[in-house]
Amino acid sequence: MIQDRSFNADGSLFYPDNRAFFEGLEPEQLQIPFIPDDAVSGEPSDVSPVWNPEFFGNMIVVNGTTWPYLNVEPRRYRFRFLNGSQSRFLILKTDDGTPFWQIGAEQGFLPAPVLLDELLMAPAERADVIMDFTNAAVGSTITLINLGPDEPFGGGVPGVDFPIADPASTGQVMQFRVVALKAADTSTPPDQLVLPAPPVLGPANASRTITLNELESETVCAIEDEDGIVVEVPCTDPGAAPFGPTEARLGTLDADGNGVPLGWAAPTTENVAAVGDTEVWEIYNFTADAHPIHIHLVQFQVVDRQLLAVDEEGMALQPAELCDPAFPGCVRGPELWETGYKDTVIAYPGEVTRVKAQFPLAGLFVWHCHILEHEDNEMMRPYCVGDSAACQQHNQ
Ligand SMILES: [Cu+2]
Repeated sequence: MIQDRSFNADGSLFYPDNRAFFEGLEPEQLQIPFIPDDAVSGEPSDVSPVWNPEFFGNMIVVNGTTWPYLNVEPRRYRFRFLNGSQSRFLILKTDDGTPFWQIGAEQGFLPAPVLLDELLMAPAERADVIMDFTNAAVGSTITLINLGPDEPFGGGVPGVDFPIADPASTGQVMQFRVVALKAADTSTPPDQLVLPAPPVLGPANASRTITLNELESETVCAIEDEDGIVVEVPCTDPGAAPFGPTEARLGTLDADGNGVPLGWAAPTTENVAAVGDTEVWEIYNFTADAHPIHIHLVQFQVVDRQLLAVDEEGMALQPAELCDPAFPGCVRGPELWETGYKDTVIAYPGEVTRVKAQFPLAGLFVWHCHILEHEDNEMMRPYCVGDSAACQQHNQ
């Protein structure tokens, strides 16, 4: 279980208790009204004094220990990796090029082992992986490193599209120390493994569109003064901009292609008609960042991803004539390591990500972003399967 964490001088966990931390400011440098104070307009502020839209720790821990090591023999090992970070996407590599053979994801085996130099993992994603140290020299060390950035992830190439983690801190995960072989390795080489084929889902009973949205303040505008202090100003002032983000929200899509952000308490909008139904959920990401979307109850398959185009009205699927001929219709299939059953999928900005699932139980469940700072404010929604008392109660 790999997480990024920060510590106080006495070794206790550090977590910010004020919004200024996220802005890179001292609390006295963020001079805006917070809930429950009024903005200059006289309207109540809608900015939380404590919410940090994302949090990035400055050290990496594995199973709760900072920079541990594991003695390994020159043989094959099977690991189950979990990204348990608050907000950080991990991009794992080894410093000597030892690759990863991914054989499974959150909800089962892949159709075949997949050879990877880098393991991309969003918060809550799991990877069932074989690492082969058979040819590693006794006495040598192999370091597991991380390129996943100290900032929100939007997809792309490490070091080109975003700065990589700090090689002196968040860029280091753990060490493997190679010790003498105690018993022969009788396991099957990963490239010869035959994995059980994932069951095939039937045709979908329904397809629904859902959206990822980010909100900014409707009452507080701010500006940075010459001393670097962020101060509230009337929204009509030149240079004034709404303070944000104030919340991340799931929602629906309106007929014009705009997201309709909904809070937790709003009546359910994803109502699967009957137990056993199979549905395709199309996740439109209208934000600037990638979000790991987690749907409770189900095991889903990633169908594909498709580019969106922005116009003044809203967002729509990219016109086919603008698409790369290598990806007709701007559609690309799942990554090879996403071809088994999953319960968490990366929804990239400016794309629609489609997943397909059968819903096996009646009741009230949730789906949410698995960036912890998002799911706790307020990127989580209930959904219904069939007609149940819990759903009726929520929707009263
Ligand atoms: Cu999110």
